[in-house]
Amino acid sequence: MKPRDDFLAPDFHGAEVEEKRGKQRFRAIWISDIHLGTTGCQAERLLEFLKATESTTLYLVGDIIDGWQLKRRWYWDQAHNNVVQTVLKKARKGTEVIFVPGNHDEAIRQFIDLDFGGIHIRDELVHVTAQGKRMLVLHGDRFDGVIACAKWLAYVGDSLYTMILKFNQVFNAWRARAGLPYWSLSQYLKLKVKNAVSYITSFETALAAEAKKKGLDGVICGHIHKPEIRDIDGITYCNDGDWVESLSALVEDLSGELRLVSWGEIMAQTHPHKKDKYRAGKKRELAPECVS
Ligand SMILES: [Mn+2]
Repeated sequence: MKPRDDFLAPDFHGAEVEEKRGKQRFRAIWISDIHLGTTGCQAERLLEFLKATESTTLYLVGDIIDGWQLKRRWYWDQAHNNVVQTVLKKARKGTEVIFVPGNHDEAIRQFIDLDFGGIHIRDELVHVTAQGKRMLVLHGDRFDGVIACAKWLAYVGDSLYTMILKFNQVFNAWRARAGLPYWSLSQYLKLKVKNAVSYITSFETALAAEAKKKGLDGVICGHIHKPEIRDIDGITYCNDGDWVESLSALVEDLSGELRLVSWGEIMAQTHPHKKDKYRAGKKRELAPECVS
């Protein structure tokens, strides 16, 4: 018999122990678009997911805390506290936690390259999988402006492209100061459903092109609340989804394979006796202000 502490040591990952704790272990996990601070955030389910999983690295890919909502109608309950505390606890116990801010938590962008409570705040960065694939990790909001101008951008140069990226940032910083919500093209288009499909395609294509431009193998992002893994022009495009609608995450397993998982799937696997409870994760209506 091993003393109890051995089972709890962060570097002790025996198969038997994993089973006992009912946790799934990954090399890396990406979650984004949690929107803590809004009623749309499904904090309780995220908490269950965080408790049911373990990883060497946990990436928080933006829109974790919704600062835009803070300016209007703020919602915060115990489950929201517990999410924050669970992430901090993971960092304390040895998980490498990397927070890449998005547009809804852009106030945190001023702390890029700093560390708080074991959480590393970083701008875009490159993750290398166990199979040696180099993946660009970023939230993706920077591309809203580019997509708005996608058609005629094809005819102009790289400097204008950079300028539009910058404009989107400045424009939204101005809106924030004026107390206006983030102007997101995806939000706008979700209201005009007909164009939503082409928006999503443009977003995915723009992100894959960015990874290609940087000479990388793929990209991992969030922002549009649409979980996806697919090949675009030889680039692996991954979107980890969100915790408002899809309750999804991107994971890299121990062999270096990337795949999408859902809250329901992880819970059913780690709690087989409660399978029925988790099979159909009830979906809540999306509050319009929560969109990407
Ligand atoms: Mn976003």
